[in-house]
Amino acid sequence: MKLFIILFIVLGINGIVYTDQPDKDYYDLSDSTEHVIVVELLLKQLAELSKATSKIHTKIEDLTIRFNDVEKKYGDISQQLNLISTEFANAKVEALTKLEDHEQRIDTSSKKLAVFDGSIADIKQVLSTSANQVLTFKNDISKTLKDHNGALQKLENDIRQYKERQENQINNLWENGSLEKKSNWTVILRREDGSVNFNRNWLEYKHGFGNTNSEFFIGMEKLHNITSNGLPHEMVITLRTFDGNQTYAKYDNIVIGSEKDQYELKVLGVYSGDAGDSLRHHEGEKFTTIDRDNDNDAKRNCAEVYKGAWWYFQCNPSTQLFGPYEGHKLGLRLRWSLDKIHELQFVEVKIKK
Ligand SMILES: [Ca+2]
Repeated sequence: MKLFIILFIVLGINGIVYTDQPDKDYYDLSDSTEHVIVVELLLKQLAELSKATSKIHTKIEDLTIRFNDVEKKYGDISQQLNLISTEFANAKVEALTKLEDHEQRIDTSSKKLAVFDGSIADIKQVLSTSANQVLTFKNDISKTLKDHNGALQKLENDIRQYKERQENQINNLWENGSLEKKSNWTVILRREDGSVNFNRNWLEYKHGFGNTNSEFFIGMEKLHNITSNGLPHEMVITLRTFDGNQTYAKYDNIVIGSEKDQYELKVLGVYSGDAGDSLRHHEGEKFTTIDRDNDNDAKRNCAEVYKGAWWYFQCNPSTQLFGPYEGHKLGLRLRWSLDKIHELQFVEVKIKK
């Protein structure tokens, strides 16, 4: 091909030479110089043509390489496209399968939900019925409780009135001196609910105070008169804690001195019982109130320290039955024996005349 192109060009050039010499039938040998020049020119053009041809050939080879490269890339891309198409087709199938599965599940769930809705409605109905029944029951209970409370209140009133009548009768018997014939025991002190203040002065402890229906103290003067006739007088102290533990202390004799003796706890007989002999610590001591200091503490009035009158030796009583009624509070309080009973809910002291 390359050779053909070169031959064609050479002939073409010769034709041009012939065209430039139209009147000559053949070459004039005498004019050889001109021919040489033409040949040299042709050779020169041929060399340039060969060079250009070589460049073209190089470019063609380069283009061929690039074309092959592009063709290879195209092949790779085609292969990738095929892979992607395959994967896409597979994914589509898988997605469709899942979609069908989901649709089936949704359908199943919808059916279950419908059943569940029905159950909820049933439960609501049952709850509503139960709530009504509970309300009715509550109303019935409330009415019954109200009735019972009324009955209980009436019963408590009856008991209180009966108790008051009994107390009045005992008081009357005590006042007219016939009590001894009816009962040998006389209550001289009761603590049970804190309704009466026991932090009182000398005069009040002398004559007594409080309410015989609940809390009271009979008074030191009466106590002195009862216990100072030369005969033994038993004394029983009943104690009960807030948790219901009941104990007692019994002394086979007690003597309270006169006011002149500062109502001294003169004699305390033999102890028996299960509450402990805690009063023994105070035997022989004079009585101290907030306004009369007969204790042995030189600096303080123990009745002020312990907020209640008592037969104090010093300000360290082992028992204190005239102290503040403060329930379960710690500190100053109604007490018997620091070691055994701390928080007294109920105290009753009686003596046998
Ligand atoms: Ca003192």
